[in-house]
Amino acid sequence: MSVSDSLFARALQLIPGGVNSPVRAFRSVGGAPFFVKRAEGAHLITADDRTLIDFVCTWGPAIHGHNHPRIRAAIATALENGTSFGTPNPYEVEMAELIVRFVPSIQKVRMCNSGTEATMSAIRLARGFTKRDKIIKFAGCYHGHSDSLLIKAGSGALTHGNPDSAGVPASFARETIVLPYNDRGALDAAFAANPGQIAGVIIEPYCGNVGFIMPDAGYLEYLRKVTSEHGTVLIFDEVMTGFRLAKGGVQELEHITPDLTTLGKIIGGGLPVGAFGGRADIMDHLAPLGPVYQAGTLSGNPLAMAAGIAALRLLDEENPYARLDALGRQLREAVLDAAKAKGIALQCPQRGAMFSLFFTATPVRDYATALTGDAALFKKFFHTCLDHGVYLAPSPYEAAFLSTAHAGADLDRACEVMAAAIRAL
Ligand code: KE4
Repeated sequence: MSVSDSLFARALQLIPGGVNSPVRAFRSVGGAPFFVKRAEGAHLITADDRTLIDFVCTWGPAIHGHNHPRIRAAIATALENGTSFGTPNPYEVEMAELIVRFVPSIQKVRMCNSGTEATMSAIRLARGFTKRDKIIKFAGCYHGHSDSLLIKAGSGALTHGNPDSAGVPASFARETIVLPYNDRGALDAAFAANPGQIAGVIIEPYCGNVGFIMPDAGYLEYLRKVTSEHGTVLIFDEVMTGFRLAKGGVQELEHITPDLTTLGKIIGGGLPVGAFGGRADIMDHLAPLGPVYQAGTLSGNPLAMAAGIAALRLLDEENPYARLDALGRQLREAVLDAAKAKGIALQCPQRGAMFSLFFTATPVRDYATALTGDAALFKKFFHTCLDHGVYLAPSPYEAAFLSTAHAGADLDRACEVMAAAIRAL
């Protein structure tokens, strides 16, 4: 029995499904998850000493690769002074100043401990600010696991066939309107049917939890126009895309100014962090200034802030986005060329350091078309890649991530392995 298998057997006794987050469980691709004991650069080193080229990047945070010396040193320095103070600390101020500088739509920001907390708090803030109850989300978008947002959710919820989680009261679900992504007519109809009742619209401006899907030209502008007309708070969930596709995220690429933005992943440098911020007139409704309560024992934790500050400073110094896009294009071309030669239908949407593969001839532009992807082909592709040392997310409904550490031999090797895996289908 491998070390991973024996660890998994023990984990299954004590942890539901043997994992602390469902998407890690390999349930949609089959087989058992491997355990990782170390990560370095573009590599994961498993408990059985296999070295894998990693395209999950701990689900987004590791844009500089794993275990970056600058991030490790920043944590070590902070650690000299203790792990948590429960009081304001200097790192929080520096983090806030970096976020506000990177993302101009954010005038004020509140730190929390996960993307889920960030989106849950942003929804509550939009409701408190507008004194309305209903929110709009989009099928396939995943915003973490708070009750109002686990409706037609993506990521692990979609992967495991429960996009509408049990345990969410019908009374909660009724306040969440779910629309198709990229559908202006559905948006107009929802606002017409709920005049003056919609507190907020939350969207992944580029979807990363139903595979990677980008908006039709003009869609985000239309969303901004309609939400402004109705006094509805527009929330860009950039937990995944923030600082990954540009220093200012998708809102920089698309020149859209949302009212609120949620963040996470990269700003923690691999430690638990979330954040939400935006217009000061909205943010000032938060306690202790205003009536919307939100809190967290470890919010602004000094170790997490130090790690995130180091990660953001590296982005400032290296500005790696053009390089990351070139790596993404190299990989996209390799898989599309292989699929064409094999005569297999494949979509490979890619922008910067994010991409995904849909085995379908149907252009993927929303939840419904994402589901036309051949999951059986993806499963075979996933395992062939893994057998040859390349690790993709164990689900067809996730985005893949590149880091600056992938450049060179690792990316060349990954292109060869993925192309060969397609030829073997
Ligand atoms: P967390 O609570 O997992 O930190 O963040 C929730 C979240 C919110 N918004 C977006 C756009 C997200 O992608 C996420 C979390 N992403 C998933 C990966 N698709 C996390 C992986 C997992 O659930 O284990």
